[in-house]
Amino acid sequence: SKLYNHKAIEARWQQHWEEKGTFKTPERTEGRPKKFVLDMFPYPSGSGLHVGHPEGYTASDVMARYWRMKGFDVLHPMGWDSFGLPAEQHAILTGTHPKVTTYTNIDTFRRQLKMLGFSYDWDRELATTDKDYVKWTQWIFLELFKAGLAEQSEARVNWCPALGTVLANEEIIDGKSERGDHPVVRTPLRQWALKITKYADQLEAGLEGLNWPDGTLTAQKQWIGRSEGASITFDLEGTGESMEVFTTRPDTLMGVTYLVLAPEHPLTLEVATQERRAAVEEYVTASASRSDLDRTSMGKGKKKTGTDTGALAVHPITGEKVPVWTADYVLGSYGTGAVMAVPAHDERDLAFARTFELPVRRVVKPSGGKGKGKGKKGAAKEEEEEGAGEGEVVEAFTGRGVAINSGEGFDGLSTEECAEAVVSQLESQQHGRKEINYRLRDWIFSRQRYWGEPIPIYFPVEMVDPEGDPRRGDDHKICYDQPMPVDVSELPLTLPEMESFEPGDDPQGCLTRAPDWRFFQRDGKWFARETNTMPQWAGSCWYYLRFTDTKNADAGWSKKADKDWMPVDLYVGGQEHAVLHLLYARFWHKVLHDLGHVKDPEPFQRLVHQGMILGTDGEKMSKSRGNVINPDDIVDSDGADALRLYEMFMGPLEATKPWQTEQVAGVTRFRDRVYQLARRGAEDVELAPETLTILHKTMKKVSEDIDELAFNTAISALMVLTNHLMTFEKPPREALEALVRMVSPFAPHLGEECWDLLGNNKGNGIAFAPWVEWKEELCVSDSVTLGVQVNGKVRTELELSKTASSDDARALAEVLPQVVKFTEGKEVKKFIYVPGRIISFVVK
Ligand code: ANZ
Repeated sequence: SKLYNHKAIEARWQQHWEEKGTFKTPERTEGRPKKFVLDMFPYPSGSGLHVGHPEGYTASDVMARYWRMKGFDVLHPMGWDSFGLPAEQHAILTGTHPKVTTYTNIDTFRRQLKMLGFSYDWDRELATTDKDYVKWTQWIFLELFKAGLAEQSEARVNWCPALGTVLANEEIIDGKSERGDHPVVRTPLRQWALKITKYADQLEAGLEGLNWPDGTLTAQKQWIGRSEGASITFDLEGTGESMEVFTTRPDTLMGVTYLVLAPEHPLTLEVATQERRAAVEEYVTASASRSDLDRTSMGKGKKKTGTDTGALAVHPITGEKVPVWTADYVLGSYGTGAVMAVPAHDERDLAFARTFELPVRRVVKPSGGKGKGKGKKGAAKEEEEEGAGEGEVVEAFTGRGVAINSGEGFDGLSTEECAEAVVSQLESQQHGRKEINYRLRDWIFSRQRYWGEPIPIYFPVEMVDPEGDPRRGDDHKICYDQPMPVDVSELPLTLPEMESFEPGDDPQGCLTRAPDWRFFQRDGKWFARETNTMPQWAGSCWYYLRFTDTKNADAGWSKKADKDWMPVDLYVGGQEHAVLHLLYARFWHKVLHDLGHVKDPEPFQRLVHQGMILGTDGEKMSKSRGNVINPDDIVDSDGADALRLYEMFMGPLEATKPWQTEQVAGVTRFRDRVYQLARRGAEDVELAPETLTILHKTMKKVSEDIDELAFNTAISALMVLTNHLMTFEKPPREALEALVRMVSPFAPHLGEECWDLLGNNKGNGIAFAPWVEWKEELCVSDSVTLGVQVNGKVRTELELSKTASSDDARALAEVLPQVVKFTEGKEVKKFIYVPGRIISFVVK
């Protein structure tokens, strides 16, 4: 009895688009504006799409279709981020080659995306595992290497011998691997690192001017962690040596009561006095196994640990002798790995001073005097008495204020003034300078894995026996200190075929077990390839550039393609990528920019995160919870357009929302009504005033909402217009065609079908029909906002026309989430509608 046969109609239009090449990317035309609309491409996992994926993809597809109709040249591509651990784990378990798993999964993903009617240019599909993609990923690595931005380092890593792999800090619980509970040791391992820290300032500054969510901008800033302060030098008594500290509060210099070196600081063991040496050595060894997180957390019951080195430093201004301690709350990897401790004004220092009975000297008081409520951060609990420098400090006052107990020239200065004054005095004595520090660390860029891009580097091999053959295991030494780039003509450097993919017990990775691949001879000399592979992040750092020029065999992309399509105008994807992926991609882009390969300093102009779609139970969808909704099922029962409409109608795009299958019926009804209207056929008449107003207001609202990606309210407005047109036996053509155009980005199969029914389907169909235009003067408001009651309680609001019919009001109100929530499973006994006044449901 279904009027609208979604299966037949959707299949028909999908085939039509494919045959006609409707969504092939156009050649850029002089004078026409462009939009590059990009999705964060998926990792093709074994479980296929779930309903969370199409949310972002539908949003970007609506925008791509909308902009095509508005006359933009549009690039809207899709591909696969296909290196990664799951395929490798699967290979380890089953012996199936990761390549096989990956490309099978890709076939599933492609089929599912095609079934949803997205307007991708499938000719531009790519996978990061494709040979001709890997080639250019490796080429970019070599560009980084040649620019001095890829270096080897001995990084201390968490090596798990049982798992044969390096673990991230997050993967370790109480010194054991989260997976399998195996012991983990901190050990130095040769690694590749990309020098992202050289770009810290540019990465921070570049955020200015991007149209990104505030939360993501903040997350990036925090990750980069720019910190302004000073570096101060303390001479070490009787050694001729000195130590440098980084501080954000040079104004507190007079409050320093001791100094701290990180245990791993090179000076720690060196400066320890004879008597303290054994204790210091013991402490340094003990702290070597603790993670940074563990060392710096302020959790309850966590006692600060440390020990006196016995050394004394000279205060650069007072000349006072200050003891030098070592303690692991100071990290070797941040700043200079040493601090000047000011317990009165720093919580960690205060906790430490309390533990070891070190003096506390107050040198800042809150400005604004006593009890003015300004003294947050503990000031209120302090004695207010000036001069009581050594008074009992209960809580560190970490705020800004006025200098006290700091001597002439400093007392009475504000924190900012005092900092300036201290730094300038230190500068004149050559004991300090202004300094900016970043929390950002260099990016460890190697994995001891199989399923990743081989790093295109090799090293000379010294044979003990000149006749020996390293492939047979004859004694040799690999000269890791002489890395050599693979010649570009030899790219891509592909992975060797292997039988087993386990990491194994060589920390240099499982590729060490492919000696025929690893070792090669040139001019009678032996060389060894790098056996580490790139991390999964690599491929997603530049895929958007490849999309501009996927078929290019001579370069990753051409200058023209970059000029034609970059930057990305709209990037849609999950918030989980707010920091790393976006930061890494921005970093590569900036390097490519500096090397003259791309014209823009930033790759992604506007960024939008879709919210998460939760299971019906309000929990995150996951296999283990058994609450995963499969889009195949929804498409089968209700159709792709219904799924698309529902996901865009559920609520604001950015919001987290629970899936509610029963609400799909609401949008299906809407879709069916639009179709019915088109079946009735259009009447060529002038619009009556009421219809004219509704139409122009809808065109304005829908256009403005789409510009803001406010799709749920755009669809509501389309529902109102639809209900209005349902009152006509034959709706007026102008209004009906406008409705169909506006519906089509959301429900493109429906759009094409109706456009066809209305006799318009010439040329490229509705996909390229011009977008609607409204006249401001015809949008005069006739709408009101009414409270919607359920059993006498106002639950939500609805904006609708003053002249809306009772049926319209009910249809619009009953699908509102707040109404559904309170009427669900109940019977509506009575519906009351007083135009312009009230909407009310009585349920039992
Ligand atoms: C003296 C001082 C006095 C500090 C005061 C703070 C308050 P951010 O903002 O994160 O950059 N610090 C410096 N290097 C450190 C390291 N390697 N490990 C642990 N702590 C370190 O913080 C900089 C502040 O953190 C520095 O300023 C230093 O303590 C500490 F009233 O110096 B401060």
